[in-house]
Amino acid sequence: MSHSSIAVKLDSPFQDQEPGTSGLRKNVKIFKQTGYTESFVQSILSSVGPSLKGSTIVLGGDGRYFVKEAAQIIVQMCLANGVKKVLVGQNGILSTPAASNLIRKTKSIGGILLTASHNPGGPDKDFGIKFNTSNGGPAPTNVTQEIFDISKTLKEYKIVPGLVCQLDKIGSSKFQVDGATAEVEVIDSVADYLELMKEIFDFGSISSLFKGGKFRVLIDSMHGVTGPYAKRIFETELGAAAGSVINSVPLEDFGGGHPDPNLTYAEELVTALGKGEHDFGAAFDGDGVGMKYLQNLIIYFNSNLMHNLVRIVLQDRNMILGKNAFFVTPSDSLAVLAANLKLIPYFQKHGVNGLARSMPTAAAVDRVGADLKVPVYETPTGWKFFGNLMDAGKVSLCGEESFGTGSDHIREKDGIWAVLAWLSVLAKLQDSVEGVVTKFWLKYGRNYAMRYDYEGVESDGARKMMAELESKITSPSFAGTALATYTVKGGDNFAYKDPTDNSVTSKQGLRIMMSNGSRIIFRLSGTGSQGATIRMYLEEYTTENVTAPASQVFATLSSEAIRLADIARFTGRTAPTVIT
Ligand code: VG1
Ligand code: CO
Repeated sequence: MSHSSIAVKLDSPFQDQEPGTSGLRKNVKIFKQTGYTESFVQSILSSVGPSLKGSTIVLGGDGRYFVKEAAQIIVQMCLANGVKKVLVGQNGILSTPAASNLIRKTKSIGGILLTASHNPGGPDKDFGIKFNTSNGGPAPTNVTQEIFDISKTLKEYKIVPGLVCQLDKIGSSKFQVDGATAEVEVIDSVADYLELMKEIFDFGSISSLFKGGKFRVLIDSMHGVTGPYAKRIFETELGAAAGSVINSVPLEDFGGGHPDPNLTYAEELVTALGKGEHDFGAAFDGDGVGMKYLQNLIIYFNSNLMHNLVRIVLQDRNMILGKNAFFVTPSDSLAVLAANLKLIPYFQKHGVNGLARSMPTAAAVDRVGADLKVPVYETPTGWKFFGNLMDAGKVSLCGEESFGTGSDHIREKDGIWAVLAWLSVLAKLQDSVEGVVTKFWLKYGRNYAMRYDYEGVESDGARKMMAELESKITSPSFAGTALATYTVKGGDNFAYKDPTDNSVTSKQGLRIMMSNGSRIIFRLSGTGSQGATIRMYLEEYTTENVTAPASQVFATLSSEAIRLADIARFTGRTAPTVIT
């Protein structure tokens, strides 16, 4: 059947389509306004320029509410704009790492990812659109800026109305659009990704862990997009016991709900798990959803000591807990993996060129880098900064304190990859999570890390707080002053110069550095969709007492940080909403 594209005029250009830390995230109602989604998608497509004609684009999302509708619109718009082939995950589902892999593998011009990641989903919650470029990574700042600039003056968008694709059936469909042949191929969301994981890891070695049923895992996909991947990889391919992966069916609202972390709720969780019901996703709540949910799970696992390894996969993020809910901070997880990469076939083959962490991520990995004699890069928050370093062959492994870990096999953080990496290490070392991490601390010392989030505060107050704190910590007299038992070494607003193209990204977070290596960091979240979220990060390094509870270690530093920033005066908040 032949189709023709049309141009649809916008009443007036939208002024609020500026991508944040990772894509454009807004309430679904905003995306559903006439022309809103179309405007952003057209801006993405226009930003690509002439090479869009005849290109291939990857399309998929995390299964949240509005993904299917948006996917149809985007197919119609891609073909109207001259894209030759759209590769779509079945039912519009593709995990962010799987999309990154597909873009690279198929030499696509890029990918449009329908996800607001850790933000809650559903008809009243958030939707999001990310654009990844041809390297498979999130569009760098110059590209997102161009997309935003285009959107502000966009007058019309192109679309092929009435072109309908069956996204639930795997297979290829050809269409005649404006006289040229175009193709939409619906693909198995998991197949290519699974193949990649088999190239990277020794599946035989990992599966030996599960033989005899001694080693038990519980992997929670939280009704997000990792469900189908985790089920197939851990249960079908690796032989983990049936039921090891829970909440594996992607739901449009990830299960809904709004619980607070407390023992009463944890009891319900225990009962629910016993029955095998799928209501874990109930903890989705605002930007810090993952954290609240995880706190509940820690309580739960403390009361239920049956799992050797528990890894919770939050879409593209991940968290490790060992037996007895031994919690591995993401900063430690990155460092421990860095120290053990030689146990993984991919790194035996490709070597380790360098390591990277985002600035607020604790510096444990820096010591591993020094030991391995490879450089360690410190980048601003957000995965997009790692892409250039990996493309240039400078970095093999990178991570963020916000539960993101990944390597140069793709250009996104990859929760399932991280689980497989940990399992590989445990299988080879024949040790427990706690054993591996404790030995790491004894060798390198420990970087205690903690984060406080003040979610949904009033934006004006948050901005004023940051401005005042910045002038305080950058004043020449600040260095050398005492903060309780600490001596201030200096303070700044972090700026990053990308060593591959010398581009500078400034104002990436206020850092207060102490003479003993401890740090306090403040930044405003760039992923929230309402008000502002202040994140306060604390770090303390020690070689002496490596097994103390983090809250004890930070008693002084946290109260000093809160006092210094005067959080209560600017925000009216006397306590954070989330502590991790
Ligand atoms: C947060 C995290 C950051 C992460 C980003 C996207 O950003 O702090 O480390 O890269 O989310 O993650 P912010 O600006 O809110 O602090 V995802 O998994 O939500 O795409
Ligand atoms: Co995510």
